[in-house]
Amino acid sequence: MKGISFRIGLCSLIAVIASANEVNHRTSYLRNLKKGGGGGSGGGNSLPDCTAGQLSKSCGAHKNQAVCGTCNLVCNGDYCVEPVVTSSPTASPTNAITEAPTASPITNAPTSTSSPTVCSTDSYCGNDVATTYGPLICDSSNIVYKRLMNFTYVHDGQEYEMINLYGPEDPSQAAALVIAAPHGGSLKPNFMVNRTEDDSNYCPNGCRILKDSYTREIATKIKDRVIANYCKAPYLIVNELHREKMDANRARDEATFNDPVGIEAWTKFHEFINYAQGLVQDQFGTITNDVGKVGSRGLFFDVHGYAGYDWHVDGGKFIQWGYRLSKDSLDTDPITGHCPIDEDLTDSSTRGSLTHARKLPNESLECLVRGPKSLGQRFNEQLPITSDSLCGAGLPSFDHRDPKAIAKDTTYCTNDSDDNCHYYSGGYDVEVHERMDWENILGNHMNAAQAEFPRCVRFATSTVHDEVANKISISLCSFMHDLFGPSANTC
Ligand SMILES: *[C@@H]1O[C@H](CO)[C@@H](O)[C@H](O)[C@H]1NC(C)=O
Ligand SMILES: *[C@@H]1O[C@H](CO)[C@@H](O)[C@H](O)[C@H]1NC(C)=O
Ligand SMILES: *[C@@H]1O[C@H](CO)[C@@H](O)[C@H](O)[C@H]1NC(C)=O
Ligand SMILES: CC(=O)N[C@H]1CO[C@H](CO)[C@@H](O)[C@@H]1O
Repeated sequence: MKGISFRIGLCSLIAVIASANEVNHRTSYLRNLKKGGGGGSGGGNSLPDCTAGQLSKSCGAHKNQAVCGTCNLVCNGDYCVEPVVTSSPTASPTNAITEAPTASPITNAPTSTSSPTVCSTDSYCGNDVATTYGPLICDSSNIVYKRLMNFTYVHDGQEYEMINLYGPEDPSQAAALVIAAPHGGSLKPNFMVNRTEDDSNYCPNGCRILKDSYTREIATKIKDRVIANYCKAPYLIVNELHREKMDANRARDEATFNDPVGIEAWTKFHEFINYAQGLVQDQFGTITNDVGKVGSRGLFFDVHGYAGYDWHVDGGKFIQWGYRLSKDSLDTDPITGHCPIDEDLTDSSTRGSLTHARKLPNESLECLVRGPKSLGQRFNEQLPITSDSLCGAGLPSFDHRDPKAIAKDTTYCTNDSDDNCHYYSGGYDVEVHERMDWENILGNHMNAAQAEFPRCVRFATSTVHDEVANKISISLCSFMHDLFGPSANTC
């Protein structure tokens, strides 16, 4: 393979350069392309030719920036030209996978002659190697896990436990992980205001008052599995109040309808998250990224659920991963889209979460969000979780990159309209707790992500909850292990 002249357009080589580690990703990507999952200006299979001399824009780049998009050519002024490659373009990646994935033998390398024009994620992130940091053989029996803080309100002599923070008694036994469950509570004290869906003061655009069933249980099981697998304990913050009483994932007025007890509970919820993040920062320290921002070595993870009836009669099947990137930000269309997502972001931009990680050496928002090393793809690599192979697939992920394109695909969305099939991009918690000064959204960064679990996970058996929690724990810990390095001991 090394004998092939790399002076010919790299487009025709896109498949040949795939290494063993990438084959899984590559094949699933091609599978998506065949399904027409990506859209693109050419439509269907009539992908624009990828030849030197084209305008960079028509070759897949947008805003005439210095990339030739998916063509794998390089930009020379406004034109795409073939790169001069002096050595093999892909150093074969070190196979750092500690837990062998199910090997898929390279039986026939795809021999596509046209390159994908959907998104350059493939050329941008395709060579990334996601290390799986598998469960350790360790003894967690010496970890004392307990309630560290609570907000318990007493009314007419009766105690109402509203907010709880759990964690290891000894902070040196912590994982660098703070998990929150804002919408799984069921407590409805009748002395608190009833939030409604259509209050003109607090929610002119509508409020949500349904609980995300089983998210409290799933968040607890994720915590349990991190402890069992890695013998390090995450912090867990639970809102025990039903969403009809307080919505912890909204700004204060909408969250509480200005109920005084609701305000106290809401404030405690966020203070407990912040307190746990401070404990993580004390334990794991900080790291300064390439643009001089200081961030805690750690991850904040917000657990949600969605019904997904707009996607499918039985409910959408995807785990929707949220980084505060809208479906427009995740659009991979060559003309209207953003791929790589980083492309339009200035150094000071705070669009999306993972604001710190994206500027660590050799990282990018594109690959952190939907490359092989993304949380969504790390979970995908552990599918299936049930007999339904789609249940739990990540959106976005390396396999399923573009919520808009997926929503237009009748395979996934019953109603062929991206306005109809809703993608949840992340809420208030992820926004404010990306910063250690959460009230002003200032200070040190901590990377944040949320996951919306589908009904096929939430309303499944306890055994499925255990399996999902186990695989999420591996995804989260492997993500941090790659991001911060093995010596950071984040899990
Ligand atoms: C809230 O709604 C319940 C019925 O769902 C009702 O019993 C209760 O009185 C209401 N509370 C307030 C403060 O309006
Ligand atoms: C970034 O990637 C380059 C090329 O693979 C490598 O030589 C370098 O060590 C990496 N830097 C870090 C900080 O990982
Ligand atoms: C499909 O979604 C569109 C946009 O939300 C809506 O106007 C239309 O009524 C839906 N059609 C069906 C059959 O549900
Ligand atoms: C039920 C429970 O654990 N309540 C505790 C909550 O925290 C206060 C102190 O803030 C304790 O006094 C309660 O016992």
